Amino acid sequence: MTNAPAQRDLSDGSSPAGRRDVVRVVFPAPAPPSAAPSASLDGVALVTIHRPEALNALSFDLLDALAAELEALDGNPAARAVVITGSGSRAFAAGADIRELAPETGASLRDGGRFRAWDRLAGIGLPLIAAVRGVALGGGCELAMTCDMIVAAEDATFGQPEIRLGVMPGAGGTQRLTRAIGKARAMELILTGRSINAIEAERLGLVTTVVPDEATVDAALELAARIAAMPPIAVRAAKSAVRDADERSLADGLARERDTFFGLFDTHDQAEGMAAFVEKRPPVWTGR
Ligand code: CO8
Repeated sequence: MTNAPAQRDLSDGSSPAGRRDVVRVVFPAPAPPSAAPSASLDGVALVTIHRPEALNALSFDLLDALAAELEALDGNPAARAVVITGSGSRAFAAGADIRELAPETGASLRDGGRFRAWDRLAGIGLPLIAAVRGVALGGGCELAMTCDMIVAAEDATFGQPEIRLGVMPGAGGTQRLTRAIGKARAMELILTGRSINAIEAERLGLVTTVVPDEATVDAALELAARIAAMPPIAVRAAKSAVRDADERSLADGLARERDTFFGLFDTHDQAEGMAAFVEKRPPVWTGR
């Protein structure tokens, strides 16, 4: 643990786009209350989506800001894992900003390039943990699923209600929900727009764990801290390989896994980790 977490906001109206502080980053993240006062978690960043007046609805500018902040963390060698959460207790994110989406046309969406933020989010190499309180609906559920793990509060609700707006999921929901819970269940949720609570989400395999409401962010930070204590090159390699299971054929995924595994044997952390085991001592990771 280190002291003095640094907080950086997108300042109110200072950017050309006139953004407010819709994405807040604290790095290193604050340690749980049980730790020493003003302690922080080495290598762990806490990113908060902050549009509470709209249940953290994901405007295009917010998504661009989120992608930019995550890319900055991804390029920071001191960052090892990121927790993403929503401001307040009512929502992780209630979806895309419906007011902003309503006047769009197929052509304006196709030509506008505003969905590129989703590709940037999917390209982040650091482990991402969604800490979900309240609703994660539509684009909010898709954002949680773009993360690598979901820590859900007992009060969390997940769903893809787009069908009720005359559309369908457009930021990965049809693919990621289906891979997470299977075709038959994903079909029912996507074609009816039904939401599920945290317990059902856990039973279906959508979330990593369910915790008491107030403990959600701390539980996600604690999980992130455990990952941050692991050798960083191997963590990124393993994340990438696990994602291949969703994104590639089995043969292709297995081949890439083997290549990546072999590559880790050229790292200092591999030599250190195995030497430490043999010498019966804790390893010291250097990220090389
Ligand atoms: N967009 C914009 N504003 C929203 C959204 C949203 N998705 N959700 C809530 N808000 C606003 C409300 O308009 C309201 O604002 P105001 O006070 O100014 O009227 C405020 O947040 C509070 O909301 P409610 O009064 O509705 O709160 P309730 O507790 O009564 O209801 C619900 C909570 C059930 C979550 C309700 O707000 C709701 O149904 N929200 C919409 C959920 C939804 O349909 N989400 C899917 C949106 S479409 C989508 O995500 C497509 C993704 C495609 C890709 C992403 C591209 C960017």
